[in-house]
Amino acid sequence: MFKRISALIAVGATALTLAACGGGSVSDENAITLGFSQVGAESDWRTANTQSIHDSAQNWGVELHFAEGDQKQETQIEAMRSFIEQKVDVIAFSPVIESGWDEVLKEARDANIPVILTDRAIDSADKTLYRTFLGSDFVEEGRKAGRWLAEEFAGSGGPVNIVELQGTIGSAPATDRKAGFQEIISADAKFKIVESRTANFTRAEGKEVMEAILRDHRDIDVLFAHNDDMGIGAIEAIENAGKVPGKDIKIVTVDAIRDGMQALADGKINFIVECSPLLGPQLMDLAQRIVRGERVPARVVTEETTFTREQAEEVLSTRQY
Ligand code: GYE
Repeated sequence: MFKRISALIAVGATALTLAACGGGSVSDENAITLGFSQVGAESDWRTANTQSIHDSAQNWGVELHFAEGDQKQETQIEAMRSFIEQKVDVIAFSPVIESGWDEVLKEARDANIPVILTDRAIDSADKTLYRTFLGSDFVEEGRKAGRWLAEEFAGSGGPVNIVELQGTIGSAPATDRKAGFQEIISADAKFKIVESRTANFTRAEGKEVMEAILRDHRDIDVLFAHNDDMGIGAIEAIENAGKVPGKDIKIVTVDAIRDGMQALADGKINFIVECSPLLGPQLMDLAQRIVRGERVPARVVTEETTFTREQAEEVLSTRQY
């Protein structure tokens, strides 16, 4: 009897937790609990990523405790400490920057809670602090942007003046995309990065920062934005300055969110390197396998492609995010 009552209380408590965090109707008592600490809501990529995690948790019967990070490391660390207190089965998080996670990850390890890095990497030397890292190869994304540029300007004389809008300073995608891009363009001295500033992966800052850059520089040939959102913000600034995006200034971005793909189809962006936010299904699979005691690969790389204008026109209507 007592067992039955406590089982009922447990189910009731689960329902309450789910209601509180907006989760789905998980009724399986054996469902694993996953604490997820998100970066924030800085871009459409992030919105799609958050949606994918919520949907997949529901589909996989995973009880999700989801916390927004507001692009602040302290907020993320606080969320992770509360997941440890709640004794979740697995913690997953997308670290806003690469450094400064060792302490909280040691706390998780001491509490025997496995950790999955999702989307973004950390720079910790101690690889035992997490089980696996699921996400894109950001260096390769930067290289793809660079290779497109090299082809686009093949045979043309220099200099080719490039503006780079970086993502959040210290974040894996900003550091790595910059490095990959640099690696490719440095092979030809005609490519010159005349300005490289952060716009924190947001549209609003993309516009603001590009406005300032356009005031200082007359001859900009190329814009490389570390994500579509900053590129879209910059397009507004470029148009307001009386220039034609995609023609006067060639634009290459990363992500391939719907608005980015629309701008590509419209000829305002010239090339997009895809970065998929649909990590939910793989994350749920990894979390369940880890809880079952299975070995999982230390690195799971997302499969991605690139898009030209014609390719964007073709897939636009079926784009999921
Ligand atoms: O490219 C950007 C987002 O970490 C891959 O973060 C992610 C990046 C993505 O804000 O749009």
